[in-house]
Amino acid sequence: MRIGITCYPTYGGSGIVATELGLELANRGHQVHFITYANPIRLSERPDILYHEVEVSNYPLFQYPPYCLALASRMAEVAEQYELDLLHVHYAIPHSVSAMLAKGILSSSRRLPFVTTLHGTDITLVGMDRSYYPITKYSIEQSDAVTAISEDLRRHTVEVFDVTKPIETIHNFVNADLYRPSEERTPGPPRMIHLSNFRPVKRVADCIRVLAEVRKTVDAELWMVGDGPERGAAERLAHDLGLTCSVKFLGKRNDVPALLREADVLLMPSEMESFGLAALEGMSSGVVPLGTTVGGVPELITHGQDGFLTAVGDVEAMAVHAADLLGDLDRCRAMGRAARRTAEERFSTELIIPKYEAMYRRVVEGG
Ligand code: GMT
Repeated sequence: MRIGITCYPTYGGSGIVATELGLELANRGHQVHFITYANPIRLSERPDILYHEVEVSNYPLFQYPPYCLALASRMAEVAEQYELDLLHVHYAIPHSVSAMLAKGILSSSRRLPFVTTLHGTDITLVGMDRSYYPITKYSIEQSDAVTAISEDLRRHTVEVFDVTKPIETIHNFVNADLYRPSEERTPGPPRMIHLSNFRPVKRVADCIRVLAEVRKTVDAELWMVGDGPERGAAERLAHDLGLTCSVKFLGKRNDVPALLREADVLLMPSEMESFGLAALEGMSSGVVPLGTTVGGVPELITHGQDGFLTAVGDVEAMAVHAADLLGDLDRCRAMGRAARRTAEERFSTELIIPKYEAMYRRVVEGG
């Protein structure tokens, strides 16, 4: 099939899922086109995948340059030129609206169905905002197919938007060859890792507080990977708690698989996660995830089996699990192997990509 993919090509999970999906589809012989405002970070070195930049020209009259319209025009142009079979947009706002317009633009010459994948905040935050609610609901209903990255998000969307359109849950996936446990770790203290865009919803300060608790009994360190608005506050907290030497703020990195291989425990104290892709990447790398009982996280982590779940903000409980694991690395490694099994058996590309392919076939055939 010839597939056009649109996403936010940044460090967010939805962009990573879209990019990894594009790579996997290309590996399976599909012709993949990315239509975005920047080249998705993980796409480099793949000449078989085409990238079409969306340029938004500005005009003094525009206080807000209309990206959604420029994207729609570009989608229609690329679809016509390369005879695309369908568009697959990640994150509803504004991508599904643009896809809907592109479909309309071409309606007299070719059929251009589009699939919308909901990732979380496009529904739980942005979509529920009054300024976007009606258009989010409308674009979901107008999509030829809709998927959600967890059962929790699917249920939430149906409830909040009162949509009758069937939404299929297709969980996120991980490339288990890329994210794999290491045979040998570089020597060093037991290590925790946190990986996010450091937005308030990620509660990054909780990671620092967990480290402070853990270090009362175990000489552990913490790697903070990523960047965002809460980084400064987290660095100050680490300083105030006297932890500067045991926390490393590594910033945005492209070598995430290698960093994960060096960790024992992954901290994800988020207030909300519709799935929690970072935890899955950690699990696939044999790292034990400590998450919160929110959103789709319990669909990924089974408490006590392949990780631990605690209530949002319960730093002490999360620290107890972390200290137990880091104080007994044999137990930690055994649980890391269980986490790896979960990633391979339930969230592998081999299992999940065919679900998207089947959905594409249905929409292309007009089902
Ligand atoms: O967090 C966001 O604002 C959006 C999105 C992103 O681009 O990172 O994150 C969501 O999609 C990820 C990939 O499907 C999920 O793993 C995240 O759990 C989800 N974030 C939230 O629900 C907060």
